[in-house]
Amino acid sequence: MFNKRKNILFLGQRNTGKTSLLYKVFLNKIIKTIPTIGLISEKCKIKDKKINLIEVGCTPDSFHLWHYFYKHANLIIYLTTPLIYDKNLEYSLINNLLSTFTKKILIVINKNGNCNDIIENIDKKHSNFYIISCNIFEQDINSIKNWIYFNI
Ligand SMILES: Nc1nc2c(ncn2[C@@H]2O[C@H](COP(=O)(O)OP(=O)(O)OP(=O)(O)O)[C@@H](O)[C@H]2O)c(=O)[nH]1
Ligand SMILES: [Mg+2]
Repeated sequence: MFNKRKNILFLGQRNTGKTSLLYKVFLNKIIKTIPTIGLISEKCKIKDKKINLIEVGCTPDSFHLWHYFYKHANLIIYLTTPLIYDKNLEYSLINNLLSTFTKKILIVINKNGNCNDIIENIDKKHSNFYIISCNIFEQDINSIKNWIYFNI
């Protein structure tokens, strides 16, 4: 069972950049995206680790279904942006995720996001996450693959 595949789940509200990040960082492709319906599933490798990349398409009433995917996931990448309209919903989604998923979570604040709001609203009891702020199209964020390699 060496090299068994690890599963990375991409979660977040609509239009936060899940598909763009998945293709650019893990598959080296810049693609013009359309809203994801259902799931996107791709495969990649980081060094010797074989990985499944799974984006869970999201609709406003599907957040309560996310936890069904947690038990199959080895790591979650959660995308958010400062452009999200309902901030309270966002903080509650993040805190729920951090309470329920016990492995590592990478929170990516995309589209040049400011981290402060999110950091202030994360419940201080959580420590199973790491936060970066970026712009997928303007920055080289390939270094997150190193973090993932050591945390998956
Ligand atoms: N300016 C800017 N636009 C971005 C960035 N990342 C994604 N976008 C744009 O945001 C839009 C949504 O990106 P997607 O990658 O499709 O987002 P998603 O979270 O997969 O969206 P859904 O599948 O609908 O939930 C697209 O028009 C992207 O080109 C970024 O870092 N900067
Ligand atoms: Mg998508």
